[in-house]
Amino acid sequence: SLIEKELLENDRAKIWNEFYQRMKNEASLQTLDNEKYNVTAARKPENRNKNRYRDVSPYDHSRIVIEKGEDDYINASLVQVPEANRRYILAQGPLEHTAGNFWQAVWEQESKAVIMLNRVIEKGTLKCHQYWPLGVDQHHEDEMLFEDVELKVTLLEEEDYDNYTKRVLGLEDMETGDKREILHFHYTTWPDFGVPSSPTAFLNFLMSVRETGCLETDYGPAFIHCSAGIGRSGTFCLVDSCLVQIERERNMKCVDIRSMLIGMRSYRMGLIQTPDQLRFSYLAVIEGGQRLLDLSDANSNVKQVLDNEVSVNLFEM
Ligand code: PTR
Ligand code: PTR
Ligand code: PTR
Repeated sequence: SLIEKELLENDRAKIWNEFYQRMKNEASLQTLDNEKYNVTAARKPENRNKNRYRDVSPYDHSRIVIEKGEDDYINASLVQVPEANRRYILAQGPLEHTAGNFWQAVWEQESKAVIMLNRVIEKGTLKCHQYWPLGVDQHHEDEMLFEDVELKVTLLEEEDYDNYTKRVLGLEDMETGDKREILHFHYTTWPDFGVPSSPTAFLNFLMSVRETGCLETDYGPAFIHCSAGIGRSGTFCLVDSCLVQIERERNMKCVDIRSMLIGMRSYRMGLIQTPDQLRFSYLAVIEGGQRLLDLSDANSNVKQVLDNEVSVNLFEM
């Protein structure tokens, strides 16, 4: 297939850096000097301190607008992938003073799940507010109140797996008493500007998210976040959407990872932050596609790359 061929060729010619740069250039041709891609809401004086990073802003055309109250801003974007019939909300990791708005948006958008791909502290730095209750087992409270939006979040269940933790959180509108259960999927071993330890580790996580149905159109779009909500979150959505296409068409020929990513970049800037994250997406789509199609007799060249992938260091290539 095209993607297996691209992976092998880029590895052989050691051109992932150029390949990634070309993708970025092509994506920026669609957004540069085009007022559709303004970020005026993010730049408003009253919203500036609601952005974790100065250089990562939601485009106006796809930003999530909060309905309740005066403050309608959150650093989150609706990313639509019509080819895969998927919609995701990609968000920055909440700040202490935006965590209420984050939960309010989860409520209004009728999301079933929050998928978190970063740790609260990475490399000794705070990368995201602790916006859900850790619970009494961790010597914390089981509940967290967000007075500004009148929402209460309760830890109901928690299960640990190799690379992630799965939680069930209660979300309650304290004004009306309405309650919902929200799934919290927390991948805990993916460094920022890095890749997961293996495609298999990541795919196990993705399949556990998918089997709950939270990415399907029966619910509002799931919230996907990391620290900036672009690098790791972009990788997650790209791989998921490609695998939807493979499942539907029952073959790997139907996917064009690069052009799907360029399309997704018109909804949120900066999706996929390194050449290695892009290469990892190829590995995960190929391995995931083989799993879904049950192709155990896969092309042996590609199989070798998949088996060896952990030992490849792009920066020495
Ligand atoms: N099982 C852990 C927990 O529920 O606390 C999962 C976890 C891992 C939670 C990392 C928070 C984490 O963030 P950090 O350790 O970076 O604060
Ligand atoms: N300006 C920040 C930086 O370069 O550190 C923005 C940033 C931070 C961008 C983290 C991406 C980041 O990774 P992720 O989107 O995976 O959290
Ligand atoms: N961490 C990035 C930086 O500070 O350079 C933040 C960033 C955001 C970089 C978007 C690039 C972005 O767009 P692109 O990936 O298209 O260059």
